[in-house]
Amino acid sequence: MKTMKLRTVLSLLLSGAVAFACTDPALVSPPEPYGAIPTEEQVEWQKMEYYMFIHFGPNTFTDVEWGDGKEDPEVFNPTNLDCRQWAATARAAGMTAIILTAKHHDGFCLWPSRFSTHTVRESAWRDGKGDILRELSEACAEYGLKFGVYLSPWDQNHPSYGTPEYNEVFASTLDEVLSGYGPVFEQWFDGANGHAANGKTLPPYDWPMFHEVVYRNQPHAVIFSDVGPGCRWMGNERGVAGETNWSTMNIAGFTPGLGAPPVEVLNAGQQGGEAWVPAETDVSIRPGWFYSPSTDDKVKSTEKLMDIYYTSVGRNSNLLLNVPPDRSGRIHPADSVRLMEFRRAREEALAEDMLAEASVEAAGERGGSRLYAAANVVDSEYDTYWTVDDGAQDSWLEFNLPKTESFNRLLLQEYIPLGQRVESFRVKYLDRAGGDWIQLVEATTVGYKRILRFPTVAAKKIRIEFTAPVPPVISSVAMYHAPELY
Ligand code: FUL
Repeated sequence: MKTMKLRTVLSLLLSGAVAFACTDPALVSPPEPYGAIPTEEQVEWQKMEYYMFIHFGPNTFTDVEWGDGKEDPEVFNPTNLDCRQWAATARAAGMTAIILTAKHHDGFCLWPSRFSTHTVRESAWRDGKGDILRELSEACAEYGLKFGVYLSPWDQNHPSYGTPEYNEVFASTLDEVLSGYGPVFEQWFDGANGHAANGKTLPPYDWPMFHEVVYRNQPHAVIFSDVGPGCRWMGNERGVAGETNWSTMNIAGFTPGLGAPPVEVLNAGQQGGEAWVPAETDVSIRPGWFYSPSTDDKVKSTEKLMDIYYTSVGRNSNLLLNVPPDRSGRIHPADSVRLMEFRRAREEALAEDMLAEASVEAAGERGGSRLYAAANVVDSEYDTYWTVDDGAQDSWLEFNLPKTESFNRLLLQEYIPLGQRVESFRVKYLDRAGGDWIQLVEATTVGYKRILRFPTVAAKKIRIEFTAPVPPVISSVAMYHAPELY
C-alpha cells in the first residue's frame, strides 16, 4: 500500500500536477472578512436599493399626521382604492418593493384584525369587507415586488396599551400579519412613542418576543428599527445619510425609540461596530407622511429627489421613499408623474459608464491571482472584485481611458460579504501627458455603494488611492457625465 501511495505521489509530481496546483492563482484564498459582516438576507436587502413606503389610514381622511385612536373608523372610506395601481406605479418608478403602514400610531388596522376593534372591518369602506394587506400583498406578487409591513408598537386605540398585557396583544397582532399574507421581506418597527414623551412611564416593549414572532413566521425578513437588528434608521427624515456611513454599529444595551443611540451615531454608523445594521433612509415625497390635498403642489422636485438619491443610495443606504395614496385610494398624478421624471433623471445621470472601456492597473493583485484582478472592478459583476495582499503598503487603482473624457460622477462599490473596509479614498486625475496628478476629491467610506458628485473635469487617466486597515475589496468603479442639473 505504502509503495503504491509513494508511486502515485511521484508520478503526480513528475506530471507536474502537484507543482501546478501549488502555484495555481485560482487557489489564492480571499482576504479574511473584516469585523461584523452581513447575513445573506442583508446582502440581498442592500441590493434592493430603492423601494416605496405607503402611509395610508384614517389620517388620509382627517388631514392629520398622528391620529389619536379616537377617530371614527367610518372616516376611512377610499372611493376607488386600487393596490394594483400602487404596485404598477412602484414598478414603473424602478422600485423593488412596497412597505405599507399596516398599523400606525392611531392603532387602526388596514386588515380585519382579530385583536382590534379599530380596523377596516369597522370602516365604511366596502361595507367593512375589505382587506388592504391582502390586496397589496397580491398586487406586489403580481408586479414582481417584495412586500413589507410597518406596525407601530405605539397604539393610541388599544385598551390594553400601557399595561403589561399589551406586549402579548402586539405579538399576536404581529403573528396574524406575518402568518397571513405571504412572504414579508422587511418588518418595519416604528420608534415613535407619544406617551413616554409625555413623561408617563410605560411597561417596556418586549423586543425579544417581537423578534421571535418575526423570525418564526418570516425567517428571511430583515427587521428595521432604530437599532436593527436587520437594518437601522439613519437618524433623520430629510433623506440625508452620513457622508461617512458605516454599516456596522454597536447595538447592545440600546432599544428602538427613546433608548436609541444619538442620531449622529445612527447617521454615520461606527467603524468596528459589533453588529451589521446597514442604514435605510425613509423620506416622504411630500411634506407630510400622509396625503393631504394641501400638499398637491408641494411634491418634491426631480432635482430634490436626485439630491436625496445621492445622499441615500449614493451614501451606502437604501432609499425608502414615501408616496401616500390620496382619498380615492390611488397614487395622485402629481406624485406618479414626479416618480417617472425621477427615474428618467437617474437613468440620464448614470447613463454611460466611461470606465467600461478603460484599461485598469493596480498596486497589486492578491497573490498574483486573476481571481482578484484589477479588471474585475469594470466587469459589471458585483461578485467579482479586486483586492491586494495582506499587509500590502499601497492600494490604488489606475484607469487609462481610450480618450480624454469629461465626467462629474464616480461610483464605487465594496464587496460587502467580506465586511465594510475602506476608511477613506482619494481620487486624482491627469489632465495632460507628463503632468502631475491633480487631486479631485477626498472622501471617507464606500460600503455597498458610494456615488461622488463633483464639478466636471476632463481627463484620460484617473487614480484612486484607498486607505483601509485591511486589504480593500472593491467590486465596481464607474464614472459618468451627468447633466449639470442633477
Ligand atoms: C415616525 C412616525 O411618527 C411618522 O408618523 C412616520 O410614520 C415616520 C415614518 O415614522 O416615527
